Order: sequence, then C-alpha cells, then structure tokens
Amino acid sequence: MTSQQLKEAIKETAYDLGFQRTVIASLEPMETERQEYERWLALGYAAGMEYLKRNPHFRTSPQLLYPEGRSAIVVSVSYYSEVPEPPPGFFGKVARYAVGLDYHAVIRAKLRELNARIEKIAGRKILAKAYTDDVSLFEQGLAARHGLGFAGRHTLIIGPQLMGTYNFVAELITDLELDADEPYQGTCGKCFRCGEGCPTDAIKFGVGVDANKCISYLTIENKEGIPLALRKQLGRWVFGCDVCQDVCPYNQKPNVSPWEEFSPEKGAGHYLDLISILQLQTETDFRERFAHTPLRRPKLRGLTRNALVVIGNILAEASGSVSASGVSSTLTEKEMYMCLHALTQFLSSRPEPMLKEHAYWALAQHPAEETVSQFKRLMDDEDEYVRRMVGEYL
Ligand code: B12
Ligand code: SF4
Ligand code: SF4
Repeated sequence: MTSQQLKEAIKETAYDLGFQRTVIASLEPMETERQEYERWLALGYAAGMEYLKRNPHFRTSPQLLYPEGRSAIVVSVSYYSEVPEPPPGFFGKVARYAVGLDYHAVIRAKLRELNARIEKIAGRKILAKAYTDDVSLFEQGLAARHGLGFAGRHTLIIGPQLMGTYNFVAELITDLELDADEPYQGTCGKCFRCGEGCPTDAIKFGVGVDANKCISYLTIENKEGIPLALRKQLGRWVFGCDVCQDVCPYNQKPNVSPWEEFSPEKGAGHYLDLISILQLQTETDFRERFAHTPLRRPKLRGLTRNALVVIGNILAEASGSVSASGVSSTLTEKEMYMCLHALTQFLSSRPEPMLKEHAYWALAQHPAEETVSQFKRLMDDEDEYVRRMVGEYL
C-alpha cells in the first residue's frame, strides 16, 4: 500500500467511526502561529490561565510533545444538539459542547479505536498518542495550518461545506510517515457578527478572544469571583457560552453529533436546575451528580458561584416585570419563595466569602422588603471582602 493509499484509508476509517473531517498534519514547529500566540499572551488575554503562559514554544512544537511521532491525524467531530425551550423558573443554560458525557474520555477512546483499525490496515504496530483539548498542544494552530478548517474571527475552526464550528478538534500523533495536507482557504469576509453579538465584547477584531471578558472563561476556568461589571451579561449562562457560534453564518445547518455520548440525555443536559446546585452540600455530592461530564471542571465552588449569578439575573428580570400587585409575570409566587428560601438557607450554611458575596448580590437583584432589611445587616458582615463588595452595589 502506498503512503497516499494509506492516507485515504485512514480518512475513510475515521469517517466510519464518526469523525466528520480528517486531515494530516506535519509536526514541524509552528513558528508564525507561535508569534501570534505570544502576541495574544502579551496583551494579557490569557487571563488567569497560567498553563497557557508557561511555554508557548513547547505548545507550538508537536514534535517535542511526542518525539516518536512523524505526523498527526487531526480530526473533528460534531457535538451539536438542538436546544429545547427553556423550562420555567430557575434554570441556567449549559453550552452545547458540555451537555453530554466528558468529551476527553469519549474522544480518546474513539482515537484508540481508530489506531487499532489503522494497525490492521497498515499490518504493523503503530506508536501513537491521542490528544483533545490538551493544553500542551496548540490545536487551533495545527488544525488551521493543515486545512481542518479556517480560524474564524471568534477564533474557532470553521470546517468546509457548512460544517460550521460546533465540532471538537482532536489529534492522533503517530509514527506514520504521511504527507501533510494544505490549509483550507476560508474567510469571514466583512462579517463580524460574533464580535457584535458577544455579550461582553470579548472578541477583538483580528486579534482573538480576551479571556478576561469571555463568559466561557469566567464560568469554567476562572477561580475568582465573577467581576461585578460582567455579571448581568452572563444572562442565563451557567456553564460556557455559545453566542458567538449561534450567530455565525457558517452554523446555519449544523450536523447533529453522530455519537449518542454527546446527547443531552447522557449528561447534564442543556439546562441546570440552579436551586438544586445551591443544595449540593459536599464535593462528593457534586462529583456524583456530574460524574463523567465536563461540568466537573469548575468544581462545586465554581458552579455554585455561576448559579448564584444566574439566579440574580433571573430575579432581576422578574423584578422588572413585577405588576402593581407585586406578582412577577415570569416567576410564580412559589418559585420566588423557593428561591429566596434557598438563598437564605445557603447563606446560613456559612459559605466562604466569595460565595457569600455572590449570594448577597443575587438577593440584591430583587429588592423585596425583607431582603433590603437583611442587606442592612449584611453591611456589618464579619468579612472585609464581603463588606467591600456589598458596599459597591447597595
Ligand atoms: C484556552 C482555551 C479556551 C479559552 C481561550 C479561548 C481562545 N479563543 O483563546 C476559553 C476558556 C475562553 C475557551 C472558550 C471556548 N472554547 Co476553548 N480552548 C482553549 C484551548 C485549551 C487553547 C486555546 C488557545 O491556545 N488559545 C490561544 C489563542 C492565541 O489561540 P487562538 O485565539 O485560537 O489563535 C488566534 C490568533 O492567535 C491567530 N492565529 C493563530 N495562529 C495563527 C497563524 C497565522 C498565520 C495567523 C495570521 C494568525 C494566527 O488566529 C487565531 C484564530 O483567530 C483549546 C484547545 C487547545 N489545546 O488548543 C480549546 C478550544 C479552542 N476550545 C474549544 C471550544 C469548543 C470552546 C468554546 C466554544 C466552549 C464554550 N462553548 O463555552 C469556547 C469558545 C470561545 C471562543 N470564542 O474562543 C474547542 C474549539 C473547537 C473548534 N471548532 O475550533 C478547542 C479547540 C478544544 C477542542 N479540542 O475541541 N477556550
Ligand atoms: S463564548 Fe460568549 S463571551 Fe466568549 S467570546 Fe463567544 S460570545 Fe463572547
Ligand atoms: S460570525 Fe462572521 S466574523 Fe465571526 S467567525 Fe463567523 S463568519 Fe467570521
């Protein structure tokens, strides 16, 4: 079998497994990409993601990552599923990529299966290592350099033939000597819908994403509180954000994921019951509830913080629609009571200062008489951080 025939056979095999697009990449250092990456770092856009700042040279040198490697099989697979209508009450939205099972485990298993099938075709043992969303590799650079798609202004890889962006990127670095594919020449043209639609203005034209402002960063990677100035913009996003993808014209006809592992029924689903998050008592309860899903990433602390902000936003929305009789048109009296009760209970469980402050903020979004008087007391809170933050919005 010639190298070209093997390459074709690999692409077909990957397609049979569900990977919608496959390209072959060389492991040459990504020099231009590194310069772009360093420019982005220098602007401070990596926010608190220290692991991205440590070694740009290493991240852009796939050969250093796996010295036995000779080429990379770069694949993409759709995670898309339709979002149902939101349930009434206190529910937060989960970004599409995270509604099913943890993609790291699912994709690595499929890549191992791909490798086993390639071994049969090649008739020899292959040295290979599987990667996806692995911070040690600059996947976007590798994917764009060899035509998996092109990097849109939202920085995500846009596949050809309206494959759009709701796809994971993954790689199998192997010791196979294969010819690399050329870049794919796509373009955003004059469009900047992602930047215009981004709720926090995180997309910087021609530069990339300022993670300090990106809801995906703030709700998943960020270990601090959510900045006051951005809380309202989170809207209902409790984990990740899909706005820049939802508005992208290349996403008009997305393919539903070929794998049931990424369906909402298998994981946390598209909406989270926020009150139930506040009621999770321990890290063990949290791990059990979100076992094998991407939602474990921010831990109980991060997800609770996000839930509190979204609860605050729902309360604010409801208080804007309170009628003369004091009844909200978007929430029932029972829902409102349950929420205020859950927030009070949460506060009485003596949460750490950051979470306590977020709970106060949520309450402050619906200034019913009893919450205002509660607030006056909270101004005397024992914790200086809490007093300072509460002082900013009272
Ligand atoms: C850190 C990270 C994040 C951060 C930072 C995002 C960012 N844009 O940098 C945060 C937490 C915000 C994030 C969010 C999301 N992420 Co993320 N993330 C990563 C990760 C781990 C590293 C990305 C990175 O290196 N950023 C550094 C910057 C510099 O890279 P860049 O912006 O892509 O580079 C731009 C410029 O530098 C320049 N450039 C780069 N090289 C070159 C070369 C030349 C010649 C030129 C001219 C320009 C140029 O153009 C690029 C595109 O504009 C990758 C996985 C990986 N290991 O690579 C996943 C990854 C990018 N994320 C992914 C996903 C799905 C998301 C979310 C959609 C999740 C969600 N729904 O909430 C959002 C999307 C937000 C967005 N618009 O980016 C997928 C994207 C798949 C795809 N189709 O592209 C990846 C690839 C993970 C995976 N394996 O599937 N993510
Ligand atoms: S994920 Fe959301 S916040 Fe982040 S860049 Fe896209 S639209 Fe903006
Ligand atoms: S929304 Fe427009 S500018 Fe943004 S990535 Fe899509 S095509 Fe490009």
